[in-house]
Amino acid sequence: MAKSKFEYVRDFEADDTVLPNCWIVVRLDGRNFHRFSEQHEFKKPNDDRALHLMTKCAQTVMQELEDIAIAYGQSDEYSFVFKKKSRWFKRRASKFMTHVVSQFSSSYVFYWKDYFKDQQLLYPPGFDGRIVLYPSNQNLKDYLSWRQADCHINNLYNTVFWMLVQRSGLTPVQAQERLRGTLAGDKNEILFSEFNINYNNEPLMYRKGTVLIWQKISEVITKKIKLPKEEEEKEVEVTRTKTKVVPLHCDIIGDQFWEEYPEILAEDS
Ligand code: DGT
Ligand code: MG
Ligand code: MG
Ligand code: MG
Ligand code: MG
Repeated sequence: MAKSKFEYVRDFEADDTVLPNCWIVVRLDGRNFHRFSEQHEFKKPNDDRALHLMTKCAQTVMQELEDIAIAYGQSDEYSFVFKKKSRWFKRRASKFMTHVVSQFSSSYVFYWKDYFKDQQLLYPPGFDGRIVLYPSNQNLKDYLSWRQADCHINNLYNTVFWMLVQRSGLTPVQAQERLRGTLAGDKNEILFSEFNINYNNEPLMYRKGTVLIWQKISEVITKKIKLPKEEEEKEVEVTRTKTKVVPLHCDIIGDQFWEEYPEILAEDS
C-alpha cells in the first residue's frame, strides 16, 4: 500500500523501550489526596473503605494487564512489578505506565460505590505514574522494602498524631510540636502509656500495607454432564485450579516472605 506523504511524522516518536532483563516497576499515586481524602471524609488515619478500594483497583490491574508478578500498596499509592522477561508491548515504558494508571483510575471510579456506600464521589480523582527499572533481585527487594518502611514510619506517626488530636484534644500544631524529634520508641511509648495502645496490635493492613501475589486456588464446581449411555444429564463435582490475585498483609522486608514464595523472583520470570 502506498504511503502518504505524512508518514514521516512517525519518525518524531521517541523510542522508549526499556532495558532487557530488568524488573519494571510502575508506581502510581493519588493526585492531591490530601484534599481528596478530606472532601470525601476518609476516616483518620486509616479508612478501610479507601484502602480496600485501592486494593480492588490493583487486583483489576493485575488481572487485566499482562506479566505483573507482584504489587504492593499503602496509603494512596500502588507499585506494580512486571516480570524481568516480559515482552508486553515490546517493553515500551509509556505503554506500561499509561495502561496501569488508566486501568487503575477507571476502576477507582467504577468500583467507588461498592466501597463508599454512603459517600458520593464528588469529583474525578487522578493518579500520577512513574516507571523505574531494577536490574537485580536485591534492588527490587530493597525497593519494596523502602515502600513498606515508608508505610510503617507514616502509619506510626499518623496513629499517634491522630490520638493526640482526637483523644487528647491537642490542636494539629500542638500534636506536631509534641512529636517533633521523637523516635519510633518514643511514639510507641506515648501510644502505650497515654492511650493504652500496643502499636503491634494495630491492624496488619495499616502497619504493613498490602501485597498482591498470584496464588493457585482449587475450587469445587458442579458441572452438568451427559454420559453416553444415559438419558439424563448428571451433576458432578469437579475440582479445577485457578490462579487468583490474593492480598496479604505481611512483612516483605525480611527473607521469610521471599523464601515462602520463591516463584515471584524465579529466573524465568
Ligand atoms: P500528591 O501525591 O503530591 O499529589 O499529593 P497528596 O496530597 O496525594 O500527598 P501524598 O500522596 O504524599 O499523601 C497521601 C495523602 O492521602 C495524605 O494526605 C493522606 C491521604 N490518605 C491516604 N490514605 C488515607 C486514609 O486511609 N485516610 C485518610 N484520612 N487519609 C488518607
Ligand atoms: Mg506526593
Ligand atoms: Mg498522593
Ligand atoms: Mg502518596
Ligand atoms: Mg489503538
